[in-house]
Amino acid sequence: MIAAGAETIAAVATPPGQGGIGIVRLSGPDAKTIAEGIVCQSLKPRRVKFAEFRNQTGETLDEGLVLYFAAPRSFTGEDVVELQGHGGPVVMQLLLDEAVGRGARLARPGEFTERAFLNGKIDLAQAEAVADLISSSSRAAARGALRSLKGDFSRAVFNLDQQVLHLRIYLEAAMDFPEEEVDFLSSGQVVEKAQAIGQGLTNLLRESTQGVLLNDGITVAILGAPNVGKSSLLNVLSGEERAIVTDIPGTTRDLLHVDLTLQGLPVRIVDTAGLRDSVDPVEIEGVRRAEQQAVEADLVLLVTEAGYAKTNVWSGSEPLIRVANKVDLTELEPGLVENTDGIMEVRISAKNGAGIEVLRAYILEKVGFVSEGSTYTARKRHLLALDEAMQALRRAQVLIDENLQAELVAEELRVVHEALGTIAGVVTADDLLGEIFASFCIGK
Ligand SMILES: Nc1nc2c(ncn2[C@@H]2O[C@H](COP(=O)(O)OP(=O)(O)OP(=O)(O)O)[C@@H](O)[C@H]2O)c(=O)[nH]1
Ligand SMILES: [Mg+2]
Repeated sequence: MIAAGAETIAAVATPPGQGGIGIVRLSGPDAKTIAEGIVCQSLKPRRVKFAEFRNQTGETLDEGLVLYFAAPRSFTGEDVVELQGHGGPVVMQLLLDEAVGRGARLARPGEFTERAFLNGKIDLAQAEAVADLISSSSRAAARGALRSLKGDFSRAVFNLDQQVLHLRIYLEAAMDFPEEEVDFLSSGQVVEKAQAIGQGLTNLLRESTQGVLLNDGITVAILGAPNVGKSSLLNVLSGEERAIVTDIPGTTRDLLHVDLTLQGLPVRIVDTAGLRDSVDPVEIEGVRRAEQQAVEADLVLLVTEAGYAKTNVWSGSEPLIRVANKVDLTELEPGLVENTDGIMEVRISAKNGAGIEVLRAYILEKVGFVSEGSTYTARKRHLLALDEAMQALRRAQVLIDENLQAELVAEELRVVHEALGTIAGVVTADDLLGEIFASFCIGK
């Protein structure tokens, strides 16, 4: 592991603004000396002390608690000191300036966590989980982030990693006895081991997909002809009268969004202008934005009026849910049904709420979200790595089936291994590290 550096870093670790308590955190070789200078007393590890915080001329800046964690038993693995003062922006800035004046340097975003990673306190997936926990927007997302932070995700990856390693070792042995190589491959052992790895990868991919959904949330665009009830649908889904609803076609022009959670999944619903040909430049722009939003969304709700012949206003691709609104004006039953064209549609009434629960559930189903069961926090990066591992494993399995050379199989398994290694950060490019930690807040 690379040493994290000899510099001592400092940052305000609490959010900006006013609060009961504000914390300046220091990490690095001089953290203790700098803090002892400020509090004018010596510090003992894991002891809390009450102290006055003073500047170099002896003027008191604030008073509060000081905590010292000696390396390596700290978050970063270095000497860490927390100065807990009063949570006002001016006081915090004074304290921070004082720390800098005594030799610390301002921390970059995520630098404390980066040091924890570089010092081997946590792996990369856990470091990412720190940021995910802080930014989680639902209980389920927070729960997933905490599981990853505690290392559950990393352990599952490591477990697979070990299985791949064993298989590689087994194959290396096979290569040492070339005359028996074919028997090795066809012995069933290799096939079984590869299958077990495949199963493990499938499980991990499934759970991680849930994690990415929970972390990133989804965007759902409501699309359709004018006056079909798109804005009414936004309102009923959000439980508030957010969008203007009138019986005049072309009411909505701008995009309007509402953020909500469905069974813990963060969902952004976007209402759009009704799609039609127009000569009004404002409406033309509204339609352009609507279509662009539909392309960017994770899911489109294509709204029509129940019982009317459907005009094809949008020919975009899946995932898409057909919603037939105003079912209250017809004899039709609300709910999920196969329409006369053999296509599934959800019949609802944005007016009286009929079918809305079914629609909510169907949205979750369409994006592949299962609310039960525990999941991890995960990022697209993890999915890509798992996917790469899966593809290499599939290639290896084909080679095994065809009884080809063990070398070729071993080479594919090496790819599986490396792909898994990127998740924990065992093999990681520096620029990726920079990217990951730059997305943190300062002081973490
Ligand atoms: N009976 C009935 N009327 C509805 C329903 N949903 C919407 N409406 C009415 O249909 C009209 C249009 O509703 P909006 O929600 O403004 O429709 P829109 O698709 O957003 O229209 P534009 O913004 O013009 O594209 C309003 O008069 C609504 O009250 C429904 O489920 N049943
Ligand atoms: Mg509207």
